[in-house]
Amino acid sequence: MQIIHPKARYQPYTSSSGGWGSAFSVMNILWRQQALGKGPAALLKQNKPDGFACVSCAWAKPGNPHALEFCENGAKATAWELTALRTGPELFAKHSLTELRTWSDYELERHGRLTHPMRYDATSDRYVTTTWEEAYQGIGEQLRGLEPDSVIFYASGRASLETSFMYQLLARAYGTNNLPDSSNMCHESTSVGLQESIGVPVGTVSLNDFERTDCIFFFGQNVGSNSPRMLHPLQEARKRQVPIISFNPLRERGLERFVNPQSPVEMLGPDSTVISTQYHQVAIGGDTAAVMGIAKALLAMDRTAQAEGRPAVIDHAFIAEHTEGVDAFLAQVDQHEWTALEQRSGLDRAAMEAAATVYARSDRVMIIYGMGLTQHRHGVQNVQMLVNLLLLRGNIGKPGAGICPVRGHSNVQGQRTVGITEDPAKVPADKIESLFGIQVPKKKGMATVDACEGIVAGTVKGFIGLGGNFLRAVPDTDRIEPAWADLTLNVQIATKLNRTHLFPGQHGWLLPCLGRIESDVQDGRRQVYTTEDSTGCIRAWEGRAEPASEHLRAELAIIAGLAQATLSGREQIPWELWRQDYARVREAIAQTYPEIFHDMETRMWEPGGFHRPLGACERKWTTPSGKAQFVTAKTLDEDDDVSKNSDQRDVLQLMTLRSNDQFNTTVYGYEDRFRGVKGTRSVIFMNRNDIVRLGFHPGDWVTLRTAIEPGVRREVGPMQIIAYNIPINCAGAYYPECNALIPLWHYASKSKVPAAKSIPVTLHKAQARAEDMAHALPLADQVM
Ligand SMILES: Nc1nc2c(c(=O)[nH]1)N[C@H]1C(S)=C(S)[C@@H](COP(=O)(O)OP(=O)(O)OC[C@H]3O[C@@H](n4cnc5c(=O)[nH]c(N)nc54)[C@H](O)[C@@H]3O)O[C@H]1N2
Ligand SMILES: Nc1nc2c(c(=O)[nH]1)N[C@H]1C(S)=C(S)[C@@H](COP(=O)(O)OP(=O)(O)OC[C@H]3O[C@@H](n4cnc5c(=O)[nH]c(N)nc54)[C@H](O)[C@@H]3O)O[C@H]1N2
Ligand SMILES: [Mo]
Repeated sequence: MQIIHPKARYQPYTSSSGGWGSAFSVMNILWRQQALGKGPAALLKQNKPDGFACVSCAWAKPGNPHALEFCENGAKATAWELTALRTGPELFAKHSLTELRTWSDYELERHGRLTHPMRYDATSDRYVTTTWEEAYQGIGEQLRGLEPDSVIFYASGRASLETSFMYQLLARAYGTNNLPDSSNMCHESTSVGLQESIGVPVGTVSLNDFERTDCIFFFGQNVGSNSPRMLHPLQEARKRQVPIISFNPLRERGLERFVNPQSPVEMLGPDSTVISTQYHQVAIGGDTAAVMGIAKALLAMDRTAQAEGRPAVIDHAFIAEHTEGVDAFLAQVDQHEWTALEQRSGLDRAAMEAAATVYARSDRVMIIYGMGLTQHRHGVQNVQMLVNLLLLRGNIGKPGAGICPVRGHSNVQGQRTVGITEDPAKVPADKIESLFGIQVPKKKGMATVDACEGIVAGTVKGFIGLGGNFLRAVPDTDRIEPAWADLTLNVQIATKLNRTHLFPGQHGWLLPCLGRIESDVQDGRRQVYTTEDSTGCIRAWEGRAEPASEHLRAELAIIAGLAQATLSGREQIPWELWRQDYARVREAIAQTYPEIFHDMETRMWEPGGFHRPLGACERKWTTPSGKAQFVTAKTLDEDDDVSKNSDQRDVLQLMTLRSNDQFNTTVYGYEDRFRGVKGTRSVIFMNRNDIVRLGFHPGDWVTLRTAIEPGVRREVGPMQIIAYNIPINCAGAYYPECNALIPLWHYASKSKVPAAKSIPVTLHKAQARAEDMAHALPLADQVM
């Protein structure tokens, strides 16, 4: 298939985030996706009480929404789902899977919505049409022939609370806890770290806190691309003179300046809002050292204040009443010299002191963070360092303060709440057993990395994907893809074609489902569904758009169909009744988790949703000690693997990035507007000094090679070098193209989140192929 890319170009972006660039970008995708028919009407319903939850990120949706409560990237996600383009049986009749495997991620998804249930036919190497009944029966039979613990039930993070609850019941009734989900590659470092530190696995900040806060810290989260609706409360906070202090190796545009694209005055005027009042370009993996530096400065201020008889800087009363472990942490802070902290963080002492000064004079501080912290070898420690910093001044459990992880997929937090987890200790097994007549398996199941290991080892035989693009999202893709082809069974429930669907194994099934924007009618009655956002708010939604094809089924109906065809019927789960009326599933959820979901059917309509109870918000610490825990850092080194490396000078620390024109593995287009790159994704961002030091020039083509585990060659490229504003020894390139570089074992200790933000790599001169030259950056863009 011939896709015309825009001409490749690199030109630093100097405008604000939002603004006209954002408005044009929305129009452009509505046009390209031929979604101008349904798109604009749908956008009016996005994130509204009588509308649907944006299918993009998990950021909170306000109870009193703006007239247009969506952002550039949410609008793109809507256009992508409501596209008039279709991937029907004709495409599969025309192309074998071998041919489709030569298509890019962009080409595959851009082709349009899946329309028919399909079965893989090995003889012709094609997907052929099937019926839903044939699919359910075939899959049921194949599942019954497999050992339950050899089957994976993956969830990507979009499915509603109702569907997710049923999905985990299906897996457990079938006999396994193998329930990995995308958060295993994402915020699992949060779930583990916060649980240990403050007794809850999720953030404590809600939207109201933005109105009360007097200082915001941002660590490793790219708000302008990945949760742009948050720019509105941030802009409001800035209007109240609230300082915002950002830590990020890159000067991300959304963290710098913003023009509200929904405000005519701002759009026509010259002004934009400065978002960050301090910007610290921390080295990749330098956050633990940076936080330690801020704590060191605070401690010094506290000692001086006390010596001079002024009020203390550290909240000693809070610490005494509510926490444990402060002495060990402060001893560690004392013990690290400034030179070490400067070297590891890549920041000057003065920068850390400046951050500490503002922190010390603020009464209600919140810390927002994302993948820049969690996707590291010490991702859990990074999260816990942020909690330490908050605890030093009692900034958890009071209005305007708290910890705010920004989750990714729109219901990824909720999936966990209703039982999608590999760990049976995290679900109310007794309740599930007595309510539903099943045995919750005792054995811990596989999370994402374990599942990948099982696939490589050949012990995983079957895979069910409730959304997602597992084969592209996971690390070590060049090793996992070939092993995947040996699966006995691959079932994918999806809206769009992606690479994971092109390796069907022995029995492959592609089951097309309704998107969330589409109207879901069961037996004549329109159904509503619920989600939980990043701030723990649970609320109801309803899709209205006409489905992309009459053959689509709702995700929930597909799970019910699979369950009935697979299980013996001995379980006491009325799958068919649940399918007919989702309110019955909500009733079952409320019976299973009454503390969270009691009276769900009415509360889910409250403006902004209802908040799940979180002990930490009321300073009730559900940790083993009953206190909030200070944690000491095991190491300041981001990556022990690099320090073990013999020839470190050539090694760069690579972070894999999202462009402004993608949602995870879904590439909407080739324009990373905020970073100034157009027409190509085959680039590596480097510091000018490193380029010279390593003997390259901007515009050179290079291959990236993983610099750890010498026995295994992991390589990606060729890519073109862009001289960029990034700290020395650091580099950036795009996800998922770079996933082959991440060794499967290179994950965060405790959470097993792949360390996608810290891959030690070396660069090697490469020859561009003809297809690379088609989207080469002109060298003139890169004057040294
Ligand atoms: N439009 C759009 N929206 C999305 C997504 C998308 O792909 N596109 N994905 C969704 C999902 S699933 C998720 S999880 C979120 C992801 O959203 P984010 O959490 O913002 O994730 P990333 O874009 O991967 O990287 C975040 C930032 O971390 C910085 N960073 C990298 N390494 C470090 C470090 O060591 N320290 C610090 N301080 N910063 C670092 C990078 O420069 C980057 O700005 O967004 C969700 N929303
Ligand atoms: N190197 C590197 N790797 C990473 C990351 C990184 O930053 N760097 N980030 C990680 C993170 S944070 C995450 S969350 C994972 C993402 O991993 P996944 O969640 O597995 O991947 P997505 O790209 O979000 O999945 C896209 C597919 O979902 C399907 N889909 C879309 N909407 C629906 C729907 O409504 N229903 C169903 N059933 N299917 C639907 C479409 O078929 C689409 O092709 O990737 C991780 N991998
Ligand atoms: Mo994510």
